[in-house]
Amino acid sequence: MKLIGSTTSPYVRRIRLLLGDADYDFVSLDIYGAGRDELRRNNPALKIPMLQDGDQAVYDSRVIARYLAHKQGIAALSWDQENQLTLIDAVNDSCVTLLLSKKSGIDVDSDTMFYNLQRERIMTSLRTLAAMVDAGEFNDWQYPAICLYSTVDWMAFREIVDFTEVDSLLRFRDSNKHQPMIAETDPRNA
Ligand SMILES: N[C@@H](CCC(=O)N[C@@H](CS)C(=O)NCC(=O)O)C(=O)O
Repeated sequence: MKLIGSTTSPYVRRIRLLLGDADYDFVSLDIYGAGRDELRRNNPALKIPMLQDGDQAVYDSRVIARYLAHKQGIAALSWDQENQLTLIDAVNDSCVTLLLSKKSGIDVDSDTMFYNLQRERIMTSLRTLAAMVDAGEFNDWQYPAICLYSTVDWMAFREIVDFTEVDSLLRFRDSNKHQPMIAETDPRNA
């Protein structure tokens, strides 16, 4: 198996954490620079992660996680866990949008409909996720908790969000720093 990604992407990190010490090749690309041609050759959606398992290509972290669970005979996620992933992905996608906009020189703090919608989505989803953390819904180190960890730690690393209102999320992150492969996949060491 070959996983194509980068050392900073939170979507890639979740798959690396899920794979743990499994035997696979990790190909880290600079997708906005020197690695773009290789990305073009591997995924027409031009996103990471993508997995190559023999002849089978798999795009999108959510589908890769399903593919790996199916391959390992692990039970599918419950509908409530799927909803948790949808909230985490909603936050993460909007944060990627903010980051790419900032890198493009756009003022994301401006009072404009598009950026107001992103900020609103980020905060409503984060508040719900923080309440779920408080209710113990992410106590088990399973795929949804792995995804939440990767997203929260990446947002803190990129300083995209003020966690004052949702500090349970940082406590959740801090209480899981000891989990397997967390140190090895830290985007700060990229
Ligand atoms: N739904 C996708 C999202 C992946 C994603 O957005 N990855 C980012 C890197 S963190 C990316 O490839 N962005 C490229 C772009 O937006 O042009 C997944 O879960 O794999």
